[in-house]
Order: sequence, then structure tokens, then C-alpha cells
Amino acid sequence: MEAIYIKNANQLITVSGASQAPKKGRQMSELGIIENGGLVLRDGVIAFVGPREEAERYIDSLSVEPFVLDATGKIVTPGLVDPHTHVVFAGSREQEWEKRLQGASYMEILQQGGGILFTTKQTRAASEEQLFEESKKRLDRFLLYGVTTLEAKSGYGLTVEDELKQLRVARQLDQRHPVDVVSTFMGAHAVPIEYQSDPEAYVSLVIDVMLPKVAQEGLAEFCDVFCEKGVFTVEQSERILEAGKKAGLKPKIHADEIVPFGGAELAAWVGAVSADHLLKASDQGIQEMTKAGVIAVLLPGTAFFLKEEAAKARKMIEAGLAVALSTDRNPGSSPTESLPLIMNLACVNMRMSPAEVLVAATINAAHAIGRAEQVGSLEKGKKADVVLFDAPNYAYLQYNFGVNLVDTVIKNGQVVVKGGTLCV
Ligand code: IZC
Ligand code: ZN
Repeated sequence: MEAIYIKNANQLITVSGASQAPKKGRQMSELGIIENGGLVLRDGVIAFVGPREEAERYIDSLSVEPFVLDATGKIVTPGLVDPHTHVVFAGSREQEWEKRLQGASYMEILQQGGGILFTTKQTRAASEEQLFEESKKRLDRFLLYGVTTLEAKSGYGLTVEDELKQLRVARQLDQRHPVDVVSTFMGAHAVPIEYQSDPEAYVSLVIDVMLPKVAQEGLAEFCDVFCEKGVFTVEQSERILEAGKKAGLKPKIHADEIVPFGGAELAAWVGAVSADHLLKASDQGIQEMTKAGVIAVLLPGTAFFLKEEAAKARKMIEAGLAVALSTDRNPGSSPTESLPLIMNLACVNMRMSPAEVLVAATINAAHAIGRAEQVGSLEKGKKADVVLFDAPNYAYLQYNFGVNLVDTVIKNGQVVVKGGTLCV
């Protein structure tokens, strides 16, 4: 495999030094920028990162002539990581959005059999091939926005077979698409229509049948629950996450999105890797998460799209929590693949700094999906996942909002986006 040498970057942003533990508090402002730096990629991994003269000495020692990428006027960052998506689904929900614009709420729509349950109908009806093709389009778009690794949840099947189908499609995407896909089982996303009169029976199905099958087939690394008033109670969520742990799936939780519900506290209690949303998380819950080392995955695009007040990121960072950011890509509350737009919203609506936001969408996001040893920073030995943004500095990236500044994306050492265009 050939080597790539990236030189002349305005800023070579490594986000280094946090592969063992996520960046917290003040560390979230440290980007590890190398002035006048050089980056060498070889055999799909980062072979050298450091001062330009040393990079060139390293290249001289190689037997191959590297392909040179001139990053003049641009910034170079790690490939972005999205730690929370529902990207594998069929159809879309723009009709529901129109209803919400007229005043209906997300929960009302779900309670009337729409929302997640509408997408479930469409996803059940789709073949694996259809599901693959629809989801692949979204992964292409993620790549165009600089995302090289993402997490994908099931939860639109809600039967044993349809949950497995969704997870098999996620695995296919991981194998056949450049973007790395990390799978989460989320059979507890909603109580399906056929179990509405007996939600406990559905919880039993998740625990006794779905979880063992998913674990047995090695189809997911994480287990997630929509712990929310009217969906799954704290007690049900705890049972599901504990059963997941026993089956070898690490816990994650949709916590305190719509109403304060004790989700953050539960995340700390079960030792979740991350608690996500947290719009209505209590002070107590934030404190307990800090003590337990739970990562807060914040989704300001969802708050924006639901016209809710965003999570209290400042309070969380000041409390010493590690914060990560995600699109929450899903057809109901966050239909976008633009992680850079989410990063802008994190600055404007949660008062995170441009530096914190970049940490949150790279190394901290990698920690939230157990991939920090492979991705999330530009460090020797890690995957050669790199983005060149057409921005003179990192703050410009969030400041020039709503446009795509991605110029080049390299995944596993291969150029997959060039001049803002997909080339795979
Ligand atoms: O399809 O509405 N919040 N799950 C929890 C979602 C949003 C996805 C959806
Ligand atoms: Zn979600």
C-alpha cells in the first residue's frame, strides 16, 4: 500500500494524549495543534505525526515515494466520530414533522402509533437489500461531512427477526462501506403495537429472547434503552441493561430527553459507557455520572429540531464530565448527517467552545463507542482516518455554519472524498 504525506496545513490538529481516558473539564480545550507539522500515513495507519522536518526525514527513510497532499490554507483533523445514530431504517417522517410544526409533540405522535412505530412499520416491510441501500446513501453523506466512524442502533424492528435484520444490515455496512460501523442493540426503543396492552411481555421478549440471540450472533457491542416517561421505566431499563451486561453488551442509555426521569442516575448506577440526550438531567444525576465516569453524549441537533432547550453542556463540563457530540441521525427528531452542523449548534446553543466541540466529536466520541485506541486522534499507530477542511483554523469550521467545508477525507489510508466529492 502506498504512503500519503500531508504537509503545509494551517493547523495540524491531533487531539492527542487521550486514548486511555476521555478529555474532561479543561482538558476538553486541548487540541494538540502542531505548527508546521507533517503527517505520514502508511498501510492504512498513521506512521508519523510531528514537525515537518522530522516528517521529511522519516519519508526519506522509506523505500516508497509518498503521494503528497498539500493542505495549504486548510486544517487537518482526525476523522470525525459519531457515537449515536439510528441510521439503519427505511422511509422517512416528513409528514410527522409537518404535524409538529403545527403544534403536535414528539411524544403525542409516538403515543398515537406514529413516530418510532411508523418507522418500525416501514423497516419491517423492507428487505435487507432495501435497508442496506437506503442506509448506505446516508453513510455516503456522513463520509462527505467528514465522519469516518459511527455507531448504529437497532430499534426499528421490535421483533426478534426484524431486530436481527437491522443489525445484520449494520454489519454489512461496516464490511462493505468505508465508514466503520459500531453496532448497538436497542430492542427497547419503543413498545411495539402488538404489545401495547402488555409492555412487560415485551420487556421479557427483549431480555429472554432478543438479547441472547444478538449476543450469540455477535451482532452488537452495546445495549441501549429509551428510558423515558411513556416508553420504558427506570426499573425496566435497569433490568434490560443488566441483562445486556450479563450477555456481554456494554450499557448505553437514552436519558432524560423529554422529562426529568432519573436516567442520568441510572446510567451511573449500571456503569453505562454513555448517557445520551440529558436535556432534563438533574444536578444529582450529573454528579453521579461524573463519579461513575459516564460519558455525556449530547445531541443539540435533536434539541434544535424538537424546539427544546439544549442540554446544559457548560454545567456538565464544569462538573468534570467528559462530553461527546453526535447527530442522533434518525428519521424523527434529527434527520441530518451533518456532524459539523451539530458542532455549530453545540457552540451557539450550548456555549461550548470551538475547541471543546472538536474534542467532543473526535476522541471523546471514540471513547463513547469503545474505539479510542483505534480512532479519534492523529497519533502513531491509529487508523489513518483524516479530514482536510477548507478552513484556515478550527474556529472557522464552526463559524462558517451550515455549509460543508470538507475537502478531503481519508479512511484507513484511502482517499474516499476528494475536492468535496465522493470517490469510492
Ligand atoms: O425515530 O424518533 N428519540 N428515538 C428516541 C428516536 C428519537 C428516534 C426516532
Ligand atoms: Zn437516539
